[in-house]
Amino acid sequence: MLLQQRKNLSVTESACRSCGSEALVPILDLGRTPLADRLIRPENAGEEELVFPLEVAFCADCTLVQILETVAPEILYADDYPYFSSFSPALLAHSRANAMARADERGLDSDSLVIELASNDGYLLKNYVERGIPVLGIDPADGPAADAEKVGVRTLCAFFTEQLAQEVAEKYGRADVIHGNNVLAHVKDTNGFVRGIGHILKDDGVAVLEMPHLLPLMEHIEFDTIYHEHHCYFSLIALDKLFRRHGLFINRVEQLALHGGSLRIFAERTENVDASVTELLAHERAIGLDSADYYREFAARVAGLRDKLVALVGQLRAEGKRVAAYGAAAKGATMVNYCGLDHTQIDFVVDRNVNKQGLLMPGAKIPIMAPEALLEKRPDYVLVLAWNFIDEIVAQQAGYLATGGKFIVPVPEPKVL
Ligand code: DWN
Repeated sequence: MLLQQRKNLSVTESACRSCGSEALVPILDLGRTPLADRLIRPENAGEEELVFPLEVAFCADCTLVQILETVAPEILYADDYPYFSSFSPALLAHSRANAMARADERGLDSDSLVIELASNDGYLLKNYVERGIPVLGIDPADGPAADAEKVGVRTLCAFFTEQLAQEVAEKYGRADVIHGNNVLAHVKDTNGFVRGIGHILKDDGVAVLEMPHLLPLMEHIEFDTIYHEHHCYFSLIALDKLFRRHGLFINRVEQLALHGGSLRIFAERTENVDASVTELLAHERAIGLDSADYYREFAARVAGLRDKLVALVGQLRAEGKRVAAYGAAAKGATMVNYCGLDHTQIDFVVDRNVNKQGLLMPGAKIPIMAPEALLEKRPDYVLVLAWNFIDEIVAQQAGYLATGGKFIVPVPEPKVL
């Protein structure tokens, strides 16, 4: 039955998600893995988990890097989808600055409309609400959507599709500003999503989208950011081709440190490309992001990182040291499962997200506890799976570090801080 279920719950793509080409060059195979955000209730720990292939390919025609398996969104974003943006003060500050800058740049007021795709718990749109600027959030996860309504963010609990875009434009009007942070990589219909943005964007509007950037992923071996929720891994080259295909022009780009290195692109209906775009495109081409040769060594580099981390944890445990982890992040699931580090080597993982506490990480079945457990249980080492928030976590856990505890950061190579 489970095998049959599995067959109906995912599709292996043979054509590029952006351009439709079948010139897909495999570059990394992370094996059959559980869904990174599908946490396990302890009472279900003995049950077989759904696992799906996690293989990455490069499109030789449009250069998009992408995974080949598409898991049904209803499975990826089940009712108990645990990701809430507001558990990171750094992300909240980053998002507030983004909203305020757009409101000021565009002179937004009570006659404006700001729409966010994947608006989660209202973490970003609430900043516009405070300034009396009308907003509309769109998010398929009912938990975060319910939290958004509590902070005054009107939210449609639905997947954003081209069809929904047309309905939104008719019912709510078109937007002056569209936000979409860490969502473009998540959608099944990449082209339909971008066309949908076109349907809800005013003629003089701007779509401001953030997504992890392929370049730092490759340079810092951030392979753990690869999981089934993320169908695509974007270079600006691939993004530019995707948006131009649908009459939208990336006129400006900002490079952000967030999530291990992200892009913030500004897409508009009229072409007016500035130096930030032409320079980054030239840089990506100079490095070779648009050539299959650039990716040939990546799998070996990932395996090398894994071998070093496994050896380090093994050596510490052989010395009688206790090892825990910080951040039951989706990326953390890829990291521990690809490295084969399960609850027999990692005693527990702490996470501030109360919706995750008391559950087990997928695959590795590492128990998730509140951060206070670090001072209560005093592990000798803590593997920081949410390494993208390392500064915030180090500051927050000064007490634990003061006891002599040590952090291990896994990328770009395993290092004890
Ligand atoms: O695309 C996505 C990225 C942007 O965010 C989503 N698919 C889901 C999510 O991926 P992730 O879970 O790898 O992202 P985070 O936000 O890096 O996960 C951080 C984890 O660490 C969260 O579970 C929250 C937790 N955390 C914590 O316990 N203490 C985070 C901070 C900042 C902290 O201080």
